[in-house]
Amino acid sequence: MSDFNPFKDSDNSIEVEESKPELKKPPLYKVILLNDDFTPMDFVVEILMEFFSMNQEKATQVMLQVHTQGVGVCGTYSKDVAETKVHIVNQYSREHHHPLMCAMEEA
Ligand code: TYC
Repeated sequence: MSDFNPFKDSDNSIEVEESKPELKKPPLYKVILLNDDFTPMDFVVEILMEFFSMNQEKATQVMLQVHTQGVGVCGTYSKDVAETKVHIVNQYSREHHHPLMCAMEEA
């Protein structure tokens, strides 16, 4: 029987090749609010407090950012959590007959 072993080097030492890590970090998503001319400011503040756990001061700041700049970030989440937040905010807004738009984009 031959001594040839494909896993051993010519000097008979074992060569170990480290494999590259295959796992990439999953992408994060920003949940954003878009401005419109009809949704009351108080309703937007309520949304930010209720669904994004902001205090009144932070929620007012973000609402005014959206009002003046057109868009603002509510938070950054995994894909599943971001999708769920977008869905519940849009559903809640429609139930209250406001056109408020919530969306997500890769962070
Ligand atoms: N622009 C709205 C108003 O003047 C207020 C508003 C703020 C609406 C933020 C949507 O995401 C929004 N009543």
